[in-house]
Amino acid sequence: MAQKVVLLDLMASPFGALVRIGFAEKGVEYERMEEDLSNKSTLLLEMNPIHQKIPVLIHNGKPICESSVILEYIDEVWSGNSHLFPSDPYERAHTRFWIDYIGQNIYNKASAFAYKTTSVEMQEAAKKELVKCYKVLEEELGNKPYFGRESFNAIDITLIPFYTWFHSLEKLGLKIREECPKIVEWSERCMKRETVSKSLLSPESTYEVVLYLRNELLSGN
Ligand code: GS8
Repeated sequence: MAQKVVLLDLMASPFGALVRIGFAEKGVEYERMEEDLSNKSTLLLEMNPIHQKIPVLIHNGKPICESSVILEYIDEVWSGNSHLFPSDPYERAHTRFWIDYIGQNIYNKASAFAYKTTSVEMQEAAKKELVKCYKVLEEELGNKPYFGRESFNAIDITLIPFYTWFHSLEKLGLKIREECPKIVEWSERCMKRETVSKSLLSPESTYEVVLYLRNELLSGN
């Protein structure tokens, strides 16, 4: 049966980006539909009525929501030769643990620092929290080329979309290159993969989005 694969997406979203990287790694062809989150499509509201968020994968008419769930689904459906998740149950649990850690922490803390705080004190606190999380991740990475394994995998896919934020973080006063050099080195290694570099918004465009969101917050919209 011909597969109909649609992704409800937002180019600037790190959650959308990780799904795009998953598809690229597997060589899956799909139709990408860009959402306007200030005016969500009826399709998005129908397909993800609980959270009403992107990304949503619609596979042969059926929705799959939440980026980490989508990534695992992609790995299972388009199994092929390369696997994004390990097959060993313990390693798989370990992978899920770190994906959850990234999902619970990095976006919230990076957005709090970059555009969700109004006072200098709150921004400073968010900055410290974000650095703390990246240092935890740096520790987990150790001296390995990729998280957990020798080869690029689901944990790397989940974290790498935030690389495009590094330029914004530096512009706003977080010296990520000095604070977490190993994470920057790992990011640059991942960025050499076309599946990654072609799936991400540029650092400059990401900064424009950050400034736009910051202005929205400051003007009370
Ligand atoms: C988060 C997705 C999300 O926050 C996942 O898929 O992993 N846990 C989810 N999506 C945002 C865009 S990214 O900034 C979104 O769709 N927001 C719309 C809204 O909050 O109304």
